[in-house]
Amino acid sequence: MQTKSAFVAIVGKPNVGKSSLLNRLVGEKVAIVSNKPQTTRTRINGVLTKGETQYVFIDTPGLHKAKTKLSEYMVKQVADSVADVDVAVLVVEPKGEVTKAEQELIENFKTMRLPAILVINKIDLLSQKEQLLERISAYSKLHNFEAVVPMSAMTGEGTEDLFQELEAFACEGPHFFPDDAMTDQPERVIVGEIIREKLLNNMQEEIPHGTAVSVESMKEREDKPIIDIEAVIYCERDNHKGMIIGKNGQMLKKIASQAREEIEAFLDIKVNLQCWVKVREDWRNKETIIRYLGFN
Ligand SMILES: Nc1nc2c(ncn2[C@@H]2O[C@H](COP(=O)(O)OP(=O)(O)OP(=O)(O)O)[C@@H](O)[C@H]2O)c(=O)[nH]1
Ligand SMILES: [Mg+2]
Repeated sequence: MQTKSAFVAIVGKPNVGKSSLLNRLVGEKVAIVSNKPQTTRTRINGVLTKGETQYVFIDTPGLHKAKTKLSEYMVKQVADSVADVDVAVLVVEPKGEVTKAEQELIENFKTMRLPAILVINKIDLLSQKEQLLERISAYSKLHNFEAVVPMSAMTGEGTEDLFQELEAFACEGPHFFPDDAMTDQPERVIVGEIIREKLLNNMQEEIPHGTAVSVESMKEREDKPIIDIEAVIYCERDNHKGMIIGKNGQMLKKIASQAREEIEAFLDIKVNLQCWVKVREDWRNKETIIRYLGFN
C-alpha cells in the first residue's frame, strides 16, 4: 500500500480553540485546554492515522505580543511550526476583528507560499448566520484560502469537512510515527500538563501565566500497581504560593485530586500524586529556569 502523510500546523490567536481542535482531530486529549489565553506554551504534535494517510497535527501557542523570555520562546514556536508543514490551519472565532497577529500570520503564508485553510471555530456559539458570512468575507479579502470550514471543536460539527479538505494536502511517503501513536509527547510531559490544566482552571487573574509544573519523578511500586508521582508547581511570588496552596491547603488538595483522577485515567493505573509549590521570582525571564522546565 502506498502510504501518505500530511503535516498540518494549527495556528491563530490565543484562546480561539486550537488545542480543542487538535484533541477533536486526534480523537483523544493530547493538549490541555483552558479558558485563559496563552494556555499552550510549546509545540504539541498530535497524530492520527486514517487508512493510508497519517496526519501529524502541530498545535502551537496562540500568537501574541511577546513580553517575557518565555513568550518570546512561545512566539518562535509558531514561526518554526509553519516552516515545514504541508498546510496551515488558521483558527478564528466567529466574532471580533481581524487582529495584527492574524495579519502577520497571513503574510507569512503568502511569503512562504504555504497553503492555508481557514477554520471558523465555535460556531455552536453563533446565533445569527450573517455573522459567519461577514467573518468569511473579512478573511477572504486578506487571503485566498484553500478552503473555509465553519466548525465546532466542542461539538465536533464540521470535523469531517475539515478532514476532507486536509486530505488533499497529504503527500506520498512514509509514516513518521507508529500507526497507533497519538502524540510524540513523553508521559512525564503530559502528566505535568494535566496538573497545569487543573491549576489554570482553579486559579484566577495573574497567577496562571506565572506558573509552571515540573514532574520530578514517576516510579511504579514493585509490590503494588501504583505509580508515585512527585511534581513541583513553580510560581512567581510568595502571595501566589499562598493562593495556590489555599486555606489549610484546600486549594492545592483540590488541584492535585482533580489532576490525579485524570492522570489515573490516562496512565490506566492508580496514582499517588504529591505536589509542592515553590517560588522562583520572575522565572519567565530567566533562561536557566526556562530551560530546566523544558523550553529550549
Ligand atoms: N463554545 C465553544 N467553546 C470552545 C470551542 N473550542 C474551544 N472552546 C473553548 O475555548 C477556550 C479556549 O480553548 P483552547 O483549546 O485552550 O484554545 P487555544 O487556542 O488552544 O488557546 P491557547 O493555547 O491559549 O492559544 C476553552 O474554554 C474551550 O473550552 C468550541 O468549538 N465551542
Ligand atoms: Mg492551546
